[in-house]
Amino acid sequence: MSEIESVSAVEILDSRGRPTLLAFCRLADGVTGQASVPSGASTGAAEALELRDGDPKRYDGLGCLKAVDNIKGEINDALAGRHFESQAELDHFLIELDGTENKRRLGANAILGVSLAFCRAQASQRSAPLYAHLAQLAGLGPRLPRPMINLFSGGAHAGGQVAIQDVQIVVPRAGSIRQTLEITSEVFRAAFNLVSERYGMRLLTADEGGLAPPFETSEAMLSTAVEAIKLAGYFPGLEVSLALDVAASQFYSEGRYHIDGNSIDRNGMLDLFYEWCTTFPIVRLEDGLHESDWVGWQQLKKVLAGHTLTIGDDLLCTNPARIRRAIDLQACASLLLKVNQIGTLTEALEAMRLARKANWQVVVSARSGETEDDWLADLAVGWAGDYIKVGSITQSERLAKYNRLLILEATTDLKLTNLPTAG
Ligand code: 2PG
Ligand code: MG
Repeated sequence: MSEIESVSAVEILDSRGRPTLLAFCRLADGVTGQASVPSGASTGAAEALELRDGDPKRYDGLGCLKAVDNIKGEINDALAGRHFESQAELDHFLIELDGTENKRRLGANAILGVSLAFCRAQASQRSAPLYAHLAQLAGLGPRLPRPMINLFSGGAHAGGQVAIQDVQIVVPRAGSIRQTLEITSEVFRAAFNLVSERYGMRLLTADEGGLAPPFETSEAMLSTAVEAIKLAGYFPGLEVSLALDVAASQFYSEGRYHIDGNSIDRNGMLDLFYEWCTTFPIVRLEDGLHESDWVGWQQLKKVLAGHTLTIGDDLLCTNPARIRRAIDLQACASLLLKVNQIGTLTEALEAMRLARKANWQVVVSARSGETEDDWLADLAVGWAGDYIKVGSITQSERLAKYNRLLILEATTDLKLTNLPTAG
């Protein structure tokens, strides 16, 4: 049982230089918790609403002062002096206080900030590390997730120079987070040297710290990733594999996908993915088709069976109702879990439980706009995520999470998850 004394918030900046918020929660016994809220660029249409000020005089309308004021005003007034038995009780109270389906009144950013800050405060109250508290909330044994690490970026994360949003690497047989990051660093350096030579320029990095050279085609992006793996001395597919976030809704309009100078339909995309997944060592494919093409997703899962597991991000939006639908339709094989897509820890936990019950894998994911806060690493550990997707191994907002995993690995008995990698 925790009595809340007060909640508060501050507008801060994320890794893209855009505003977000940091929320504080103070319990009556003096214990405090704080957490900052991430923000996406390629957002799904069914995501809970991130409240922005819309005042063109500040940050192009992206300010978060309204959300901050909602925490300091209405939410604080409603919570101060109230006792909450559990995280679920607090989150349901916040959902009811907001009273809309997508949290548009108070803002999902305001609600999530309070949900997370309360969670941290309760962990401190119990003198438990955050991951252990989250594991207890979920009723799970904690374990280290396998990182899925961004190498090349395109799409909304890199100015659209290629359509595909992320080419990531997975080190399927690494025995530890430390070894995963060592191998990743070698592949990243090999890739950097390759593209520096080939494109003759100092490379600018994308939102999540990945390399973003002007590849001529998506296939060039994939084959360069394989070259980099080889150049670093590893065997593609056996020692280092690839995972893609296609983010297909971003280059879709009126039934067609605009990719590499072509305009192709759903069947064309299915053929393309089959070819890629049988040519390149792609073990995971996220958001291959438009977020509302449920029939296409059913086909995609079948087409890639035996090669590659599909992951639903924009399709599912960490939304229990959409996940139920995808399970019924057999339209997907894994959940990309992003807590800010739904807006409370409790709803995200429900999403994860549904996915697990259907024998899906779970990828706990950061957003393109992140901060130095590392709660996501604890969430992935505490909720026993199969994978964690945080971006590249550059930029401190990404490294905060990887470094937290390294610290947990070195200071606890937690072990890296072992998974079948084939589809
Ligand atoms: C995604 C995420 C993270 P964004 O699409 O999976 O890479 O991007 O936060 O921009 O939605
Ligand atoms: Mg995605």
